[in-house]
Amino acid sequence: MKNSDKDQVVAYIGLGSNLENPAEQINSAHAAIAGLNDVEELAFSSLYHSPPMGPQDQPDYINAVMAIATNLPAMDLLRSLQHIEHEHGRVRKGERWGARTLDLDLLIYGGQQIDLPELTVPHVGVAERAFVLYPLYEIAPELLVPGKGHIADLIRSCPLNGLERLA
Ligand code: A4P
Ligand code: MG
Repeated sequence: MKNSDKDQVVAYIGLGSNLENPAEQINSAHAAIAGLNDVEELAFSSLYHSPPMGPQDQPDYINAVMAIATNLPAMDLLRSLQHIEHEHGRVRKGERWGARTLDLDLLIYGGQQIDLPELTVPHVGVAERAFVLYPLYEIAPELLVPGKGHIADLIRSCPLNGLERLA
């Protein structure tokens, strides 16, 4: 049975990859997220090219952001995203901010602020990272980031840091 639309939440997911054909990883993850039960795609940003944040001895990243409407509770959505990461060959090596085939971050989940051991929403860094903010602004220029402010204001104080939108 399908849950009613009134339970739907608009959520934003950040996609990143810098290994094994990153653009293909992002496109494939996009399709996998759109295909999840109880998830409806609302928008998908352009792909963006960005130099690595964190250790510099790793390839550049491809990033994008996706908007969905979903009936899934936030933790269930996180688990589904982790399953997709796993299917895309994501291996956690313990190095913070190290290279990865696919990283899916739950950036925003409705107007909620969540602080659980496994889930922080809005995602840490959402308000400072160019590779998150600019694609987010592209698909949701009016967005209010819970606890952080209006996206247009966040963008104004966030330099591009080498971010480039791909054609
Ligand atoms: N977790 C908590 N909150 C969330 C959330 N909102 N969404 C927990 C997703 N996961 C969340 O994540 C570690 C734990 O975070 C998970 O077990 C989950 O329960 P992880 O994916 O295993 O580790 P990570 O991604 O290496 O760590 P972290 O700190 O999440 O890194 P980020 O913030 O994801 O950054 N440079 C560029 N240019 N582009 C990038 O996309 N990404 C990173 C990773 C580094 N440098 C980058 C990029
Ligand atoms: Mg992550």
